Amino acid sequence: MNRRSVTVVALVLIAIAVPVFATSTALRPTFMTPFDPQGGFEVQALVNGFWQHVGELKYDRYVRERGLTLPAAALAAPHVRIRLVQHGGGAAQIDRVVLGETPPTRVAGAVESDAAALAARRDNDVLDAFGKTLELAFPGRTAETVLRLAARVEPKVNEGLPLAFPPANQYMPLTPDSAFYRYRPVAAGSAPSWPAGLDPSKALFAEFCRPTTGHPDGVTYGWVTNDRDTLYAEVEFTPDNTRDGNKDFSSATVERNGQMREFRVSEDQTRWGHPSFLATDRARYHHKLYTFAIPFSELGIRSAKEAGELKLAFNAYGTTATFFLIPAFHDFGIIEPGKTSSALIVTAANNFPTLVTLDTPYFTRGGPNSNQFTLTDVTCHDGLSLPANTNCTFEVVFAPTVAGSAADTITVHAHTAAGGPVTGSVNILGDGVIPIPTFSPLGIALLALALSALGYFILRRR
Ligand SMILES: [Ca+2]
Ligand SMILES: [Ca+2]
Repeated sequence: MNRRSVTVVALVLIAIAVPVFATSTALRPTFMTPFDPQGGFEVQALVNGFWQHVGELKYDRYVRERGLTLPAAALAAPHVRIRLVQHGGGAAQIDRVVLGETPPTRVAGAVESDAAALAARRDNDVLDAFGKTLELAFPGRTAETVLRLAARVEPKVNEGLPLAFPPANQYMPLTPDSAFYRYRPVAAGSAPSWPAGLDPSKALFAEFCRPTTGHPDGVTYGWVTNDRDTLYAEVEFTPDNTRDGNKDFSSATVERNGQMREFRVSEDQTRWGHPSFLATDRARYHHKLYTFAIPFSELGIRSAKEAGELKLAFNAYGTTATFFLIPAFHDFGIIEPGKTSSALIVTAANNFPTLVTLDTPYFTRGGPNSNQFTLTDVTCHDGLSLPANTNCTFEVVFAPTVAGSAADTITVHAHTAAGGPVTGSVNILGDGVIPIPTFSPLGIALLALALSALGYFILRRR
C-alpha cells in the first residue's frame, strides 16, 4: 500500500470513528406538564417473612389506576401483605387500592382512622399518602394476582388560580367594578348552626366548577346569613377533596361604598372563621367547607339594621385551581440549531359559564428569545368565540437558529361577553446545543486502527 492510499484509509477510518451525536449534562430547571409523572409508589410484598421489591407505579396529577402482578409466593400466604412507599411530588392521595376487586382488610400507616374504607372504592374519597409508607393486608390464598392502585401525585409547585365566585371574576383581580353577589342583611336574624341544615335551594350561589388540577368537577355553594352583629357565610368547595393544610383557603370580599375588604380563612387563618373537611349530602366524599363569621363592625357598620345592600365575592383554592392556558410551563429540552423540536400543544380552555372571545391578535410574546419558538394556530385564531366549557389549541415548536438557552412567554388575550379581560400565559424554554464529537467503543477501535496504520507507515518510511 502506498503512502497516499494509507493516508486515505486512515482518514476514512477516523471519519467513521467520529459519530454525529452528543449528550449534555447541563443543569436545567424542570417544569411540569399536566401528564408528566410527578412521583409514584414503590410496591413491596411480604414473601417468606421478607419485604420484597415488586415494582414501581408512576402517577401524574390525575387519579389513574395502575396495576402490578404480585409474586405467587406472596399470594399463597394466609394474608397478602403489601407495602406502598410513596415518593416524589408535592402531595399524593390514594382513591382505591384493591387486589383484583377485593379491598384491603387493614391499612396501617395512614392518618385517617377510616383508611381501609377510604381505599375501598373509587369515589373521590381519598387517603393522604404523601411521603408515607402504608402497609396493607388482603385476604390470602387467592386466585387474584393483580394489585390495582388508583392514585394521584401532585406537582411540587402548585400553579393556577383560585376559583372565583362569581365566575365572571375568574383570572382577574377584584375591583369595585367586578361582578358581585348581592345580600341585604335582615334586621332580626339569628346565628346559623352550619354546616347542619345547609339547603342548596337557599344558597346565595351554586356554581359548577371544572378544576384543571386533577381534582373532581363539582358545584361550589355559598350561603350567607346574619344576626344583629355578624355576617355569616359558608362556602362549600366540593371540588377540593384533598386536605392540604394551609395551602387550602377561601376568602370572602365585601364591597361597600367603593371600599373592599377581604377576609381569608385557612387551617392557620381562623380569625374570620374555620375550615372543615367532611362528606355532605351535596358531595359524599370528604371535601372542604369554609365557615365565615365577620363582625359588621369590621365593615364600619354598627348593626345589621343599617347595613343596606352588601356586595359579596368569594374565592377558593385547594390546591384545586383553574388555568386558562394549559400547560403553564414547558421545557423543550436540547435541540440542535437548525432542527425543530416536536410540537407542544397548548390549550386555551374556557371554564367560564359564559362566552369568551379571543382578542385580535389573540397572543403576545414576552421574549426574550421569541424568534427561536414558532407558534402555529390549530383551532385557535384571532376573534374566535369559545362557548362555555369549550377550548381551542395552538402548537409551539422550538427551532433554535443559534446555540444557547432560549426562553419566551406566550400570553393569550381574550375577553368575556361583559368585556372583562381574560389572560393566560405559558412559559417555554429550550436549549440550542451544537453536537460535541464523542467516540463510541467501535469509534475508539477504528481510531486506534487508523492511528496504528499511520504509525506503521511513518516507521516504514524511515
Ligand atoms: Ca376512595
Ligand atoms: Ca385541598
